[in-house]
Amino acid sequence: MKKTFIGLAAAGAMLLTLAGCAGGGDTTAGSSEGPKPVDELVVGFAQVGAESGWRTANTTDIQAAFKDAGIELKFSDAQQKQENQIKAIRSYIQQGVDVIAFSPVVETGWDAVLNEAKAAGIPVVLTDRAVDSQDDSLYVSFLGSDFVEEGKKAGDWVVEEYKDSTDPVKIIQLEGTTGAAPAIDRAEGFADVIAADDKFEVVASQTGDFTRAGGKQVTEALLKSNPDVDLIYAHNDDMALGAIEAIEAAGLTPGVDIKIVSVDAVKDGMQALADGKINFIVECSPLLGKQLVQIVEQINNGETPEKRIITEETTFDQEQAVAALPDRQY
Ligand code: GYE
Repeated sequence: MKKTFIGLAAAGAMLLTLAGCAGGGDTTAGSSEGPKPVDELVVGFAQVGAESGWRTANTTDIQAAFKDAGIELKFSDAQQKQENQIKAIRSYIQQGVDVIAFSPVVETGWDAVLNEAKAAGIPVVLTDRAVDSQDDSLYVSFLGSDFVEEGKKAGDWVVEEYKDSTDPVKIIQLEGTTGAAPAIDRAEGFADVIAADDKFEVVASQTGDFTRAGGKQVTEALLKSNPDVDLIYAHNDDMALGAIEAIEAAGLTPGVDIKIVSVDAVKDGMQALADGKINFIVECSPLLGKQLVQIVEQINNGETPEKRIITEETTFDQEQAVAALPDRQY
């Protein structure tokens, strides 16, 4: 009898050990053996793509921060396709990396792969964009901007700019990638603010997929059906830069005949703002590398990083862009 009991206890202990090896779903703490030496850490990063100046700056910053910290970073570019990002994450799980970080191209559809990472005991950090998962144990931390707030700041500028006008203000919205957190939230924040006065009318709203080519193409088409538009609200600078090309090709002056407000404040956007072709930009910082390294180090040390880390950002009008441009990092 006794022997059987010991046998059962041993089997139970073995199961526990196996569960321990598989991580047991504990994705918040470092390994039970204590922190690994930093130069043995491996992080897998699944990037959205290279759709914009913002994204390129974000990639450069993250790669540089990991290099400086002496932590190996495996990097993949999903070319704005969710299926590619899911494949990359699965491959990081298979390789048994220490931490997976990614910027989800769209908000929905991540639970399955995030559960796989959790079952493998690999902590996941969201950078830049959110997922809409109900289960927030699927990721350790979310580092990035408050996109609703960015949309509100754009809306506040529009309300102020037209405060003395009683005429209708016709607006074209160039949306980011359909289903992406920044597209959803920047539309929401903006809509909330301009709803205060019914003279503001969004006459057309279409996606330009956060790219310059997309912004140009959509603006070309929408200008034909809405020649009397007053303002373009672009969810990022690249689409605003594409819109500038389309407005100039139509024989109009961007920033004067049609005003433009956008989000990001990357160098090319800031230059166009300083040149008077864009009227206002809400900053969205792509410099997330150092904070991401910190989160990885905290996880490795068995500490619990903050669940939500919001990036600090400002706004720029044309004069402020002229002043800020010489020192602009990205
Ligand atoms: O604004 C845009 C990029 O997710 C905040 O993605 C990011 C957005 C950024 O393509 O330029």
